[in-house]
Amino acid sequence: MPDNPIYQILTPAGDVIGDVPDLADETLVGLYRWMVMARIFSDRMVALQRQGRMGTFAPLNGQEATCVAMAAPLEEKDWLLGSYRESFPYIVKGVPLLSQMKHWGGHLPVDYPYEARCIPFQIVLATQVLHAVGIAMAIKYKKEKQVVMVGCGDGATSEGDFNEALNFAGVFKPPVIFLVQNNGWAISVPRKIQTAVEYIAQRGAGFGVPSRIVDGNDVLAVYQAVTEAADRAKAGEGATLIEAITYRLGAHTTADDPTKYQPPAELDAWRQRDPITRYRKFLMDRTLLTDAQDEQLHDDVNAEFQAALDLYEALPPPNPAHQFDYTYAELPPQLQRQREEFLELGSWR
Ligand SMILES: Cc1ncc(C[n+]2csc(CCOP(=O)(O)OP(=O)(O)O)c2C)c(N)n1
Ligand SMILES: [Mg+2]
Repeated sequence: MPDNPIYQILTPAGDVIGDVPDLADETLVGLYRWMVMARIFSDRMVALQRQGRMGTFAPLNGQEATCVAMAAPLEEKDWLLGSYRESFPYIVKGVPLLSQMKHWGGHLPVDYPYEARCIPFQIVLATQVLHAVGIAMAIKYKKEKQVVMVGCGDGATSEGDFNEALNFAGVFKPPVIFLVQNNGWAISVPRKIQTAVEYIAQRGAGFGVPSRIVDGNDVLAVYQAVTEAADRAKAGEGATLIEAITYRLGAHTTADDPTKYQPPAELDAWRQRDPITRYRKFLMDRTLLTDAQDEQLHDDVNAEFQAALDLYEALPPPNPAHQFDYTYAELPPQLQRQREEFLELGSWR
């Protein structure tokens, strides 16, 4: 391993230390707009949950760079799979904000926008990693030029599914990118007791899957790493494992209290590496963004969120019986009892 194996284009202070990808000015500013939307989406969804207007939500504060750059380089025909922390990348890939609000709000996915090529996100850890390899195998059989991007967390890499998926991908070389958002924690379990290797990317070698480690708070580095992995996959060279090192600045979900386990000094140190501040400085240095334009951009994004929220709140509340009614053909007696008890509580909205 080299001294600093972590691929970076921008330092945490926002200075350029690597080759900036050759992207149009609008694309560079577009990445910033998505990151701002990610922060606003996360903050407002948490606030809505606290007000009883939204279901349980998993914030992504601190992970905006990876959440945007794992999806932004993908083409329309590519696929993106993930878990709850990849809810925002789905929006970048083309799933409407309203659709994600409905998912978190407990609505049935009857009108799920499959045309965006994102499978409804998984809660059972790492299951989506196997699904991704399956889709990539189908693409390979059909000799099509598409790639499957799959996101998961550091904790999910301890699941058998993650390891089985990597093994299969190493052997059969389907066009898939495994992107691990290493945010330091699996709820209250720190990364260092999740695996005995220093970097999760090191595990790729054991499966014959080329791997790299990127600064997950550097949107340009993640963008470039994903672009190169997608090019490799589409050229028939198989899978890549990318470990994006980032940090969860918020709670695991709205049902969690991270003050019980997250050391305040660690949190403070990562706050100094905020991915949005870093990229904003880069854009300002390049005269691609001014304070006034930034303010306007925030207003526009807030308005976009509000427009989707207005549509969401005009919907009839989700039917709490649905989660029981569409899982079993015949409900076992203990679930029948739970259903009755649950319906007595009424809808949470
Ligand atoms: C198979 C499985 N086991 C346990 C859980 C409970 N669980 C939900 S989230 C989580 C931690 C996941 O951590 P990580 O993979 O690092 O993702 P992060 O939440 O940090 O994005 C656990 C253990 C689950 N959802 N699925
Ligand atoms: Mg994690």
